[in-house]
Amino acid sequence: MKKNLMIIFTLLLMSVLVAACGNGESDSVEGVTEASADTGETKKLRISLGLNDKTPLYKSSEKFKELVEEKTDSLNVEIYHSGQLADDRSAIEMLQFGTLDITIPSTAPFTSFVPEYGVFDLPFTLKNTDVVDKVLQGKIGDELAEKASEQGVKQLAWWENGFRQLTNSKKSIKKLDDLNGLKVRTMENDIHLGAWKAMGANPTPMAFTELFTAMQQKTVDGQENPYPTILLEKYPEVQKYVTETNHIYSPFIFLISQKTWDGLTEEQQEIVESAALEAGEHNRKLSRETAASALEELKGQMEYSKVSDAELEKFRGAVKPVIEKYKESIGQDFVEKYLNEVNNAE
Ligand code: KDG
Repeated sequence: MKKNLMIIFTLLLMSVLVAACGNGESDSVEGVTEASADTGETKKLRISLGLNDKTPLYKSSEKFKELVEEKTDSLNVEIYHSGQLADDRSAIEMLQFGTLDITIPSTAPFTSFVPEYGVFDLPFTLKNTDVVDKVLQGKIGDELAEKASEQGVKQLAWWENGFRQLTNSKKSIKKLDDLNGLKVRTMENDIHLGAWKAMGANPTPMAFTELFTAMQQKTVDGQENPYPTILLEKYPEVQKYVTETNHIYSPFIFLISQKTWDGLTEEQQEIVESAALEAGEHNRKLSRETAASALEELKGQMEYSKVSDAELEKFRGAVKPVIEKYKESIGQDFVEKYLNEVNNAE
């Protein structure tokens, strides 16, 4: 109880501090309604990102800013990258408080808010981007966005983090046994933890903002992320081996605070939603182009290996019990519906 009070107090303090660092212009919820509607002042929308300003996530956030500000001068978008304002989970909580407007995290940290998003954490389920697009743009995507709004946030669009690959500083990974005892950082997500444990590794959950230092200080041996993140967050400086596994497809979700949304005029809501969707298209295209070019660059900077299909069968076999175990916490019916959508899309 005392610990929870401390956490709430800390978060409130953080939010007050973040709110205080505003530049005096009307910001956060109250500001919207009064300022832009009545006073014509420009309303600021702050976006918190975990990745740096070299990544497709940042570039497409700039596209979002451009699209919004070309359509109205009543909104001004500010982008904070590299977890400057908060890590993924804290950013989501700040959206719920209404002290931050927008964040675009992976789905994995969001499962502690809406467990159904955990379907994307079931390893080796989505095989390629064609299937991904059909599933995300289908009714599963809409149903998940609906569930998000029960948590005080609104999902406006699907963006792309991508297919995740393994890197490490210890050894080349070609077979399942090579994972034995490897200290792997995972996102803060029980299914990821369970999957890497089942594959023989020694996983540690950690916020993205702490990852680079953990690899530098060898607190962890390895991590898993899409190729653009591996290259553009400079992982070759602290990792020697990169292994193509495509074990998970991570969507990014464009989340806006329900409080911020409710404080926008209808015209502003229209502008923000269509910009999030259009910038989402921009992001998928840029992420896929960057994933291909990043892989070529990484082959020149790291020792690259690809797990054979035959060996991947053993990886799939190892995580099967984990998938069965977590069907319950995600929701059996929803998982079945999702897997059907995936099969139909293939
Ligand atoms: O802003 C997004 C990132 O913070 C995070 O989601 C990146 O995939 C990621 C990870 O491994 O944490």
